[in-house]
Amino acid sequence: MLPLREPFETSFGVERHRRFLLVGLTSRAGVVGWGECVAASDPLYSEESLATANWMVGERLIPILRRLDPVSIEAFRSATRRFRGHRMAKAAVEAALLDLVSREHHVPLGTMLGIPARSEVTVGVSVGIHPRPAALAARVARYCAEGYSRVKLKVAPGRDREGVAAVRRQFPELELWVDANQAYRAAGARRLRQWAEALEVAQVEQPFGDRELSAHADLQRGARFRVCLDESVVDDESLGEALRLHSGRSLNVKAGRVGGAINGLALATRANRAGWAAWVGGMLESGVGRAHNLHLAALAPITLSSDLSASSRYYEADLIEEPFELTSRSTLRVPRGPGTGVTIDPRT
Ligand code: OSB
Ligand code: MG
Repeated sequence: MLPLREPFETSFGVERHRRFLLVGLTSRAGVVGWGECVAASDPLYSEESLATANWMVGERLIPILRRLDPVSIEAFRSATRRFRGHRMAKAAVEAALLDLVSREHHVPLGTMLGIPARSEVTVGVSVGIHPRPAALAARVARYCAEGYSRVKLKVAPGRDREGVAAVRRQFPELELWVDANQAYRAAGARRLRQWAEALEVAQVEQPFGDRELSAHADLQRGARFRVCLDESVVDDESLGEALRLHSGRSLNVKAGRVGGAINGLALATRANRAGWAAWVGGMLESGVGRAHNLHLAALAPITLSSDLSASSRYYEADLIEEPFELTSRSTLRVPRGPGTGVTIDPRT
């Protein structure tokens, strides 16, 4: 468990620290791969929790993996496909396998997924709800001074327009996104559209409930901003339905939400073909999970800045040795590998 440098408030509540579930796999030859499970202590973002993921990994996924001969990522995926849900648990084991196999082949993890399109990834910072607009603007000012060129503000009904306006007043040119984590009702759509357009918000993420695809489509119709889906898209079917209904123009890709990076890449590719943007979201991961996210974000279907901030944004002491540092171009460099290219700090 690590304390966050600052509490992170979303429409779900306040997070002050985060417990991590890491999956470590060792090959017969002694090569080690690591994955991180993004499930949180409480099932608020999705149905999964640390406890359910820990059970799924330990009691189902690892035993299945042990029985595979030969072990491969494809064999693991097909042997576990019949299990419903538990996507964060599956994603964590797949991530550890991806790390292990790419280390065995002495290649960066990204090349196991596809052809990395870039050696650095454009990033932005996700900022929690602040009760006072002036405090939010001051927080954003410090991130801008650190070099972030895109800022995503968490919002909820009644805790939205004033804060966003305070930031916009101070930064007329800043690329501003908002994320509501499902907090709005369709009845509040007019007000939301009004302030988001007036304040030139470029993207509105998951304003409505995860199954409210038509409400998202109604908001997107004629809007100047992109509607982005996060919680709504968990698999091929939900993405297909969102594309058919035109529920947005942007997809937040989180490996944990969709059962792994391989699924995430396929969904991003499909979204791209339908004219949607795609980008990699975050779940306040430790450096292990963020290294995985960086490799995913370097692939071609990822077209917008990702929620991947410098190590200094998250925890005082991370679980990995290498800090991620923001460049002057609001980018993070993709580790060169092998595997994720990062090392677990032996003190953890
Ligand atoms: O909705 O994107 C989200 C963190 C926890 C749960 C959900 C979300 C988030 C973030 C954090 O926005 C982004 C990051 O890790 O930098
Ligand atoms: Mg989100």
